[in-house]
Amino acid sequence: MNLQTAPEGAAQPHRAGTVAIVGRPNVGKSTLLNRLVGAKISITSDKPQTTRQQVTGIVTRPGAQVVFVDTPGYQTGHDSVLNRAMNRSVAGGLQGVDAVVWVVEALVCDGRDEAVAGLLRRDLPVILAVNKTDTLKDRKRLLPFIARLAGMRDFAAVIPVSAAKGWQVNDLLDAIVPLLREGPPLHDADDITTVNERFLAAELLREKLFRLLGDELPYATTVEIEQFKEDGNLRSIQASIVVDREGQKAIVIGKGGQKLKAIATEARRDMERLFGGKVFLEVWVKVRRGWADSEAFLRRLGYGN
Ligand SMILES: Nc1nc2c(ncn2[C@@H]2O[C@H](COP(=O)(O)OP(=O)(O)O)[C@@H](O)[C@H]2O)c(=O)[nH]1
Ligand SMILES: [Mg+2]
Repeated sequence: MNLQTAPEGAAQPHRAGTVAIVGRPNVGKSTLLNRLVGAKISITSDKPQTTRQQVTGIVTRPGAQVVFVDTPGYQTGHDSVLNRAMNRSVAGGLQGVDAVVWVVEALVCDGRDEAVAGLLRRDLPVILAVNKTDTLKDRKRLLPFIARLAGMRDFAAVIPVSAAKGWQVNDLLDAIVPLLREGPPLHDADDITTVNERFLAAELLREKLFRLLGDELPYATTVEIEQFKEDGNLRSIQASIVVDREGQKAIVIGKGGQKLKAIATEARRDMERLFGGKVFLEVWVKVRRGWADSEAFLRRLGYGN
């Protein structure tokens, strides 16, 4: 055998499976998913609870396919129909998975992190990903931190990463593959997600609300796609930003409509990048009192499926 030309892992069986990415809000789960997949399919912001529903990301490499499930961070805050739907989504995301990546922030593990760890079945292989290591001045400080977490349960691997910079994200993938079952790929090699473009469009617009509005307002808003038409390489999308009160509508629109314009422009750019084609995007703002507590409305947006 010629070791130099034999492709690595050529004799290995193909593996495939589903892996949940869990962790408390804001540790970088969605950033990690996007880094793994190499495209922005899950929205991110510096505010907790940006992700509200499950998003899948598919990674195909020679010999293996991993379907990652990004979950909302587990909510311990106030009780609303929306928050309960988000927590169902976390628990649901853990059903039927082959392995879990539990994400924590370097040097931080508090009660909220421990609550997430408590949800993980003992017999499930768990990889601990210690994220945001790029913020550390001295990586040596990770050692005692990792030692403390390693005492909490058995981990299949513990891997310091930086989702933002991409550092060691491939090593994480390398550690995941052996945990999957032998079997054929579950999706086409060029699929990157199972969610549809209509959902992704709503999410990309919602991300701009989290990034461009103040601290409180994003939580009072959501997005509904009214129309999604594809004509060749052009997508025509009509979307509503839904707010809870009249006063919030004025803030979203901004002086002379500037705020709404910035939100729509940034969203359109992201959509064009992700969909690989031109997007014509029209955005309105509408008031719908108590939307976060309206079962019927949330169901229409796809929550609690
Ligand atoms: N410095 C640094 N920031 C990160 C990293 N990963 C994520 N973030 C930031 O942390 C915040 C939360 O990220 P997000 O992916 O939305 O977290 P999630 O709530 O766990 O999905 C965002 O502002 C990200 O840019 C990282 O590796 N390093
Ligand atoms: Mg997220």
